[in-house]
Parts: sequence; C-alpha cells; structure tokens
Amino acid sequence: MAKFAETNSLTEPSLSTPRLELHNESRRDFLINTTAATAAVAAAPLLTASDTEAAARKKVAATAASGAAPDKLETLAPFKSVDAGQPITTNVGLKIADNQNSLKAGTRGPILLEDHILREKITHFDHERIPERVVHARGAGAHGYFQSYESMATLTKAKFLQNPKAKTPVFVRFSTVVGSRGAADTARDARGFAVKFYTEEGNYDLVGNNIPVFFIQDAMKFPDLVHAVKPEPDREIPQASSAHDTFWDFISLMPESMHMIMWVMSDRGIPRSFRMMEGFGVHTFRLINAQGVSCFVKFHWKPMLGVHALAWDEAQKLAGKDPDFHRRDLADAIDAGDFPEWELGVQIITEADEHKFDFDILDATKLIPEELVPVRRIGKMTLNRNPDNYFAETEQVMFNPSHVVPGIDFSNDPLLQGRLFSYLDTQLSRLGGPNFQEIPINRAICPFHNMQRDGSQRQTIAKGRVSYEPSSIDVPAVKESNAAQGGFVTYPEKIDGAKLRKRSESFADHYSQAALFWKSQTAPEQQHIVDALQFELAKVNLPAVQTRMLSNLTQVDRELASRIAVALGIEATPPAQSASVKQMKPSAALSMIMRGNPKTIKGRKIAILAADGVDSQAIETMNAALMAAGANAKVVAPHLGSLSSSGGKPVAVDHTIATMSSIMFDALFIPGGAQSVASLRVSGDAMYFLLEAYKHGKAIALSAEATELLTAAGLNMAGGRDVEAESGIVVSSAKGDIQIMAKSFIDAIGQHRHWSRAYKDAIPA
Ligand code: HDE
Repeated sequence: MAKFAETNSLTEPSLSTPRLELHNESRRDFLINTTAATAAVAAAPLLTASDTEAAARKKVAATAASGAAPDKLETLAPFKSVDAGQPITTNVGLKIADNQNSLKAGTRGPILLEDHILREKITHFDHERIPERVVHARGAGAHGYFQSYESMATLTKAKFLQNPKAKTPVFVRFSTVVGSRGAADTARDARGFAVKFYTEEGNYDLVGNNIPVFFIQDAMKFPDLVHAVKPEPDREIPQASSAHDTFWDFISLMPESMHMIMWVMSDRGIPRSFRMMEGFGVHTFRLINAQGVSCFVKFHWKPMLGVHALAWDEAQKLAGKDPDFHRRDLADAIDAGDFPEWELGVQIITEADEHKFDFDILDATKLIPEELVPVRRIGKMTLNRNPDNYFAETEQVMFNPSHVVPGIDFSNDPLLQGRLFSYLDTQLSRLGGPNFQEIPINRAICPFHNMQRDGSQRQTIAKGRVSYEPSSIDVPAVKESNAAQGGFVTYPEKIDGAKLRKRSESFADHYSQAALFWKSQTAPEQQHIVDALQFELAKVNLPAVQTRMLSNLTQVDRELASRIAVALGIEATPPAQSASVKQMKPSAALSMIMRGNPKTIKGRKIAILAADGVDSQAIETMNAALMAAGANAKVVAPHLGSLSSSGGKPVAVDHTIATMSSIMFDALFIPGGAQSVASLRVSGDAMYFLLEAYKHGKAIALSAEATELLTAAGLNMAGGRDVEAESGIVVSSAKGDIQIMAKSFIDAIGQHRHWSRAYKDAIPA
C-alpha cells in the first residue's frame, strides 16, 4: 500500500525516497511541524536533521500559545493513503497486471507455488486480525480538541490546563465492556470513556467510564469479575450480557459490587448516545502545582446535550435492528456538524480533607456526592472529526492510565494501582510487541527519546553507536530533566506501613452509597432499576444465587428487594436492613431526570411518518422549526423516492418504514393529508411505529387530521382517558397551527421521555 500516496504518489521517487531516509529526529520534527504539515507534504521540503528537537518543541509551544491546535490529524497525514485510482501493486511496489486470476499450469490446471502475487495477497489477508481487547472490545472513536476555560496553575502545573487559548488535540474511544468486537452497541453495560490528550508534554490518557464507581475495590479481583461476566466458558454464551448465572453468582458473593450494580441496572447502563453520557475518571487522582502542593481530584465529563437513556425494550430491539446504533449515531452527528461536547469537571479535595468523609476516597466503589464537593467545570472537549480508518485509529489506539503529565499523579487506590500495570502489558499481546507507541494514532506530538531499542515492527531508525546511558562516546547520551525543566517527578507522599495483603477497614461499608443511589432516583427511574433486576435475576437458574442477591438488595432497600422477590416467585420475608447502612440525603446529581438536563433537542432524530397524499406544508413548517432547534427530521414512508402531497408539492422520502422503526428516533410527527393518514391507518408497520413511540414515552405530535390514528391504535380509548392531556403528546386542533404545535413538540422532545403515560405497559409493542 502506498505510504504517502494521498499527497505524493510512490511513482515519484524524488518525493518518496528521501522520506525513507529521514532519521529519527527529523522524522519526529516533521510530525510535529503540524501547522505546516500538509503544505510540507505537498511541497516536500523535507525537514532536515538540523531542525532540532528543541526547535520542534518550540513550534508546538508556539502553535499552542497562538491558540491554533497542534493538529494531531495533520501529524497523521504522512501515513495516510488513498488507493482509489492508483495502479495496483504488490506491497513492494510491483505493478500488477491481473488482479482476477491466479497463475496456473493451464487454464484448468493447479495453481503454481510460483504465484508470489497470490501468496502475498492471501498471506496478508490471513493475518488481518489482531486479538480484540480482553475487555472494552467494541468501541467507536473520534478526534477533537480540548480547551481549558482558565489557567489551572493554582492546582496543577499540567501545561495543557494553563492557557485558555491553547487547543489540545484529543482522540476519544467509547466502548462497551463485556461484548466482543462484533457485539451490539446497546447491551446493558458500563461504557468506556477513554480520552487521549496529545499534549506538548506527552500523551495524557484519562481512561474512564460513564459510571463513577467500579464493581470491585482491588485489582486482584478484576480477572475474576471479567471471567464471571464474559460468556460462560463451556458454551460461550451469552454474548454481551450480564444476565447469566456466573455473573450473578460472583456478584452475590461480592457485596462491594452493589453500588455499581445499582448504576448498571439503572438507565445509565443503556445510554441513548455516547454524546449523552457523563464520563468519570472513577479513581481519585492527584494534582500538583509548580510549588509542589498537591490536592486530590476526581475527574468528570459533563455532556452539553444532557444525560439521556434508551428504554430497555428499545435497547434489546436495537441490538437486532441496528447493532451499530451508538457507533452510527456518533459518526452521523460529527458528519452533520453536530459536534459532541463535554465540559471537564473536577472535584477538588485538599490533603487536609482526605479523611473527612465517611468513606475512603481511595475506594473506587465510592463517589463523592456533588452536594458535598461541587464539580468545578474547567474546560471543554469538542469532537469534530471522524477517523479515516477504523482499524488504524480506533482499533490500534491504546490507552493507559499510567500516561500522565507533570502536574497529574496517582493516588494509592488499589484498583488504579493494578491498572497502572495492566494497560501496558495487555498491548504486548494485542498489538504484537513493545513498539505500539510508534503506531501513528498512538504517537506523542512532542519528541520522545530514550535508549529503548528494537523489538517487533520497530519503525524508528535510531542513529549512532550509543544505546545506553551513561556513555563517554556521546556526552550526554540522553539528558534527564528536573521538575523545573518539565521532568515528571513523583509526588513524594510519605508512606509508612507494614507489608500485608489486607483490605483497609475504611473500605468496609458496601451498601450506604448503593442505598443513596436508589434513594436519589425518581419513581420511573426506580421502576426501571426494578425491571432490570427482575430481568437479569429471572435469567439466573440457581435459586441460591437469587436468594443471596435478595439479601444484598435488602441492604440497599427492603422495598426494592421485595419488588424483585415478587418476580422471582420467592416469598421469604426480607431481613431487616443493617443498622450500619448510613441514611444519606438524596443527591439530585445521581438522577438522570433530576440532575437538570438542558432542554436542548440539538442532534435529536425526529421521524415524520407519512404516505402519498401527505400535507407537504405541515412537513415544511415542522421541519423548519425542528431544524432551527438543531434537530434532524427524516421522512419515513412506505416507499423511497418522493411522496405526492395534498398541496401538490412532492415530498422527498429519507427511509422506508421497513428499514426504520420508532426505536431509531427520539420523537414522532404524523402530518395530515387525508390520503396519507388513510394509508398509515391500514399499515401494520405504521401503527406499530406509533404504538412503540407511545410505549417508550417519546414526544409525539399529530396534525388534527392524523389524530384518528390514535383512536385506531386504541390510544385514546383504554380507560376512557384523554390522550391529548397526557404529557408529551401534542395534537394540533386545526389544520393551520403547525407552527404553534411545533413549539410544544420541541418542548416535549426536550424533556426526552414522558414516563407518566399510565397505559404504556398495556401496549403490546
Ligand atoms: Fe480497564 N482495562 N481495567 N477499567 N478499561 C482495559 O486495556 C483493567 C477499569 C477502561 O478504549 C484493558 O487496552 C484492570 C476501571 C476503559 O482502549 C485492560 C482493571 C475503569 C478501557 C484493562 C480495570 C476502566 C479499558 C483492555 C482493574 C474506569 C478501554 C484493553 C484493576 C475508570 C480503553 C486495554 C480503550 C481497557 C484492565 C478497571 C476503564 C485489560 C486490570 C475502574 C475505558 O488493560
């Protein structure tokens, strides 16, 4: 494959040859010269060895100071290749005359061993796969940048948090934890939220989740947890699901997992979109300023679109109808210019306050309630470009919590400490050796030098005789940097303790925060937790495990446990909650409904269900209003092409009803037009669309002429209720007031879901 073919073809030896001769430093300098990278490739004035590392560092700093991002994408440019229209060649550039037929002894004879072209093609193909990640195998990535709101110098010397003008390039990978690489996006699971900041001081990776706590307290239990939740080893089922015996067996024996269980069983486990999830660093980290003063910190990502979820019924159906739902949503939003944004938040705890909480801040099964320590928003991340190549970028990117920069350091959280080992280690088998940091997506944008050498697939051509330090041949062989020169100096925390394998007493309370989470949810959110636990535990075939889970749940909340017991057909009276469970004040920040989401409908997908004879004016008016509010409306109809309209103006169709269902949209509008309404009325798919949207609590708007569909669907008859009065259903009373209806509709979509619909459970959708 042509290496630099995007901008200069391999057939131009004058450009390609010298590039291969770039030595170590000049190549890195070339990569760093980001603002000029594209021009440099086009004009090929190759940077020379005299362009020193210091100069390169200056360039990055100057670019950052000017506010222009040292664009990681441009540093990737020299590695990009476009095959389209190029002569097909072997891997070493031999032009191929026939890409259709192998070399045979006669047209009907056997293939000859001599066929080096066939052998090369098939050999490469045979080795196209690399091992998937042992966890977080399924993911989606995007490029973007981070910009801080103000200088954070009082708290940290991390350079990317100093200058509000500087844009730091980032690459983000979202993931599910349990499913394999081809699993469905919408499984109930925690989501990975891994951010790589390409800073001028090296890569900083904030490798977090969309849930602020974790299942276990000590890294020693991680392989057990993962073995329990992954498909059971005898038959390798179920895929991407925790609803099976081994998971709940393990969990029932690990009460420390109860807090995270509450989160995963809540709607946080089935996000509407990666764009609508919070992110959390989970562990407590340290910040250190230039004076060497340290404080503790918890990191948060707060999505500008609010935090929203799917309904469990939707999540399950999407797993079949669109298993790429989240991946598609992210890529489509970025393509459409709806760039997802998150604010970076910090909770700061001074050294003096470390022991002032009634839990241990080193315990990853605990969060610090935002009411106790508010989240200060310190900057914003914007994702604005899709990767060009899934494998090269999203699959080959590696994250590592050990990747920190001066000003950020680790705490003694025993889960974090284990992670500091695991992430480097796992890449050795996943990416095939120790040189994964040279893969373009993983390369730092600042220079990197050390005496590490060789290994499988080494790219860097290190010049000179000396690969050790100290040396009297090159003096100095390499230079160390002290703290003032930007060297990473570990925070000199005083440690004095006996060597022992023991859990701290301060980690002993497993239920109080699980109870806090439960108590902080609204009634519909609690109902969803109950539904999820009923679903998961009813799939468990071991009564002893179900009973153990009920006793654990009793410690969270007795009523919760009894509601689960009913579904499991277990009649035992739940034991009393232990007196050691602390009764904490509910925290609004823990509820997706109470946390105060912005009412925006930006980036939401609205279905307009229509057929021939539709009222095109209604569609135009509604579409304009939705677009003005930042949403995307799509016409879904029985056929592609265009619809005839009552006003005579044809309406372009985006999707057929056969390929899209209501679960792929956030809201539904059904315009009038007598003929269109009559066709929808006799279409099972159309009526199902309406019923499902109703069941899932979505905003629904109907033109006056279309309201008969509600009656036909049985939606305003059951119980004699008045459907128009129910929340989230907007009906225009006369033909002309679409504009007014659009306002109410947009407001209803902004509330995301309307769970108060009393009869939704009666809908057989
Ligand atoms: Fe991970 N985790 N993890 N993890 N994790 C991995 O590293 C591990 C934990 C998280 O998009 C692996 O490169 C251990 C907590 C994310 O590439 C592996 C422990 C949190 C990703 C690994 C934990 C995470 C991973 C697999 C307990 C939230 C995906 C592939 C001690 C703060 C990153 C890889 C990506 C991936 C180990 C616990 C988040 C095996 C040993 C807690 C987002 O190294």
